Amino acid sequence: MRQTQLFANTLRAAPAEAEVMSHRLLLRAGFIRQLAAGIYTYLPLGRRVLHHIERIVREELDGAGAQELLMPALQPAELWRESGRYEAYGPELIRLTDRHQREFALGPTHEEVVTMLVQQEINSYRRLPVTLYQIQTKFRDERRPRSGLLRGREFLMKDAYSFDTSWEGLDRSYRAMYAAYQRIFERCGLATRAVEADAGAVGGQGGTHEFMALADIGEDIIAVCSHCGYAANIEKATSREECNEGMGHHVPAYEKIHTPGVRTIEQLTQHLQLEPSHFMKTLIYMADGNLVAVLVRGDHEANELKVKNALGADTVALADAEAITGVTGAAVGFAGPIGLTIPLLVDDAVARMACGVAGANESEYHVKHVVPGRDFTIERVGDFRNVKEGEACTRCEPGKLRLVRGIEVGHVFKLGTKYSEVLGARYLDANGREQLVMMGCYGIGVSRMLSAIVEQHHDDRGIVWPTSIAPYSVHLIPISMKDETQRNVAMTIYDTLRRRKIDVLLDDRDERAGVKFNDSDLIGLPIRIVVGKDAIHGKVEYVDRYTNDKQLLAIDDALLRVSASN
Ligand code: 9G3
Repeated sequence: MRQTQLFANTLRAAPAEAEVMSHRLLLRAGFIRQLAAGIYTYLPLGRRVLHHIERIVREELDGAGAQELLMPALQPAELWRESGRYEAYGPELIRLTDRHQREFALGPTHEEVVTMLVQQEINSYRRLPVTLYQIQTKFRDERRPRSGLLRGREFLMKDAYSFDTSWEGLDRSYRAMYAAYQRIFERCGLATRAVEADAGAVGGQGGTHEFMALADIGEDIIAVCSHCGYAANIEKATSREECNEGMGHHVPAYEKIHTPGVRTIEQLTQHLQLEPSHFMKTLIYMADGNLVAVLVRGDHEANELKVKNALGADTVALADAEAITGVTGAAVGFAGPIGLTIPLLVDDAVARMACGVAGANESEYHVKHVVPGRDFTIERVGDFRNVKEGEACTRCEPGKLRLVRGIEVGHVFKLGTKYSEVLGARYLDANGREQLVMMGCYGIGVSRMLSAIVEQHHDDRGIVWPTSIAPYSVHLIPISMKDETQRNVAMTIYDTLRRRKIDVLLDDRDERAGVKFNDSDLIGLPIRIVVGKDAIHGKVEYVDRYTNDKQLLAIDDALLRVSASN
């Protein structure tokens, strides 16, 4: 490809709203352009990378025995009503009506569509198991699209669905997809970690894992054990709390203390000169319209998802100031467990405290010497908090938990019969009895991978594409196309590489060398061949973009090096 013809230019600077590096670099290097918030055009360079990622996904999915199909983005609302999800997803589900006023949704995922397809096509156990997949555009009206392709409103997903006749069968399909995911991410140069995750609204009766691309700008926090293989999304991660102070037997009766204007744990520690771990934080939540109090230790954070799962609630959120004052009789910041009339969820670590300081449910007052179980009843004890860095691993003896950030690039679920039940996907088993198909579903954010790879593969000069997915393998740069020798040598190399089916981008622009090198660093092709003044002696400069190692080589040796690295 000649760069004078390549559509889209590099930009000197990225727009201010582009914050994360991958967003800035993909814009500046000419890989994507924004059409609207969360909606992007993949320019030729970007489309070529997507093509390579898709190729690798197809090779691994086909290799795992899955079959590719392509389902519509336009999905009849009736399907979503039948599965009970039409209302559940609120404004994130993009709805529209056709010219006959019939209602449709733009597909955010395809459980309903694929289950109906299988329900119509398969009625015998002989036709199972089957795993179907597609690489297709999804629509989700994110409230706040951001970080370029990392959180878009129209994006490319590989979504796969497995159909089996038993839990064992589902387990086999799940493991096959899990292993295929590991190979896909490895081949694309993406360092990922599979973590135990929460099944969320998708539900399903089995396990679920997320594949996290390790990156500091990742929205997800994962806990990883330093010793064994335990890794879990913080939403779900547990730890082994060591300290256990036991019941406080000789603790004097609790007493109020005047704490004017002291509302936060930080202010309390200052005021009372006590460690945060001596306090009990009382958080008031609204869960499906009912008020609930959650007690966690002062040095811990409440975990909303664990509270939600414990209550089996659909929505859980911190109550507003008015509700808090209404139920505690005090201003915000003085809530406590004593005298509360709403259900109390007590975190394990609080239940084990000998005594502590809590809000007095009276403005400007706290209470000290509060003993859980003595001064307030403990109806529900459980794990309602986030694990912390350095806590002991629950799965092994010596391990400590580290917290790292990640970008979710894959998610695999064991659905069981959740969709086959509501949509009636049944088959006749060997005894002629009707059974529900056992389903799994498996997603990879293909366009999100593009950004995640750039997050993991860039330096201060630009992108550094892994060879397997680079838009071109070689950046061939004559210093001057006006110089006949350089032009002839460059065209000889160009023609040879193309004859050898090696993707090469020829920078034939009439630009200064500095501009060419800066653009080449930005675009980030793995190999650069510079044709300069040494061309007269039949030598060219071979540059490795990753190591920035430069070597003056005879033309044939340079060509050999290129072939060897592809
Ligand atoms: C919706 C909307 C957004 C959604 C969903 C439905 C996420 C929804 C979860 C999944 C589960 C798996 C198959 C591939 C792997 C992930 N966001 N999910 O179901 F209507 Cl608006 O998509 N689907």
